[in-house]
Amino acid sequence: MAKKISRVQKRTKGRTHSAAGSTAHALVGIIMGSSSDWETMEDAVTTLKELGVPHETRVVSAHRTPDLLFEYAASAEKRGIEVIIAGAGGAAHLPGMTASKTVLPVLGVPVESKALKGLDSLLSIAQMPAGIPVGTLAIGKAGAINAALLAAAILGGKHPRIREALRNLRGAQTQRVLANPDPSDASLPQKRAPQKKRKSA
Ligand code: RP5
Repeated sequence: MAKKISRVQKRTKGRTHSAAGSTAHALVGIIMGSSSDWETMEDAVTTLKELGVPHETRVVSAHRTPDLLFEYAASAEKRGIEVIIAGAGGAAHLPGMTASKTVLPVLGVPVESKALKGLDSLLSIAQMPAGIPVGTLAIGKAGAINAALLAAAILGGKHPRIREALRNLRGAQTQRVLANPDPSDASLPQKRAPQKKRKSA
């Protein structure tokens, strides 16, 4: 049995990224249906890095690798994962199927599809039947960032360090907005590189 679990762990474990100097295991599992989703899901990773939340990343497809999806979702809790972020586009079954195999919170990120601009992804992820919830975020970059922030908020109940990191990030964001109240401020264009003078004809 122990051997079987370790084989499953080997297959399902993504690459773990810990806070600098830490050997902590991943608390957030970020999975995506295709490597083409990385451009969007990278923003979730960047946000978790800013917060110092250990995480792992992995391509797991509901359609192309269904057995891996089941193994990943079923073993995540045992491996110490506390929140799963699942990004997918089009017929986006990954978040819902993942949620069906675990009681961990699953946050779904609808990836913007070429054909329908992500509306298909959004509806596929949001319209879960009662009993199997997926916390559905916005389409694309905003959804990926907010999934990471929401994951940190969930983890913050158990991990005070993460709660404080989130508080600091939110505070810094507020300060940035307050520090730049007027977009037409004359000081803003001056920060751009000076324009070359046109030669007169
Ligand atoms: C979904 O199909 C993936 O999540 C991706 O958003 C979409 C397209 O995948 P590729 O054909 O680019 O691999 O399963």
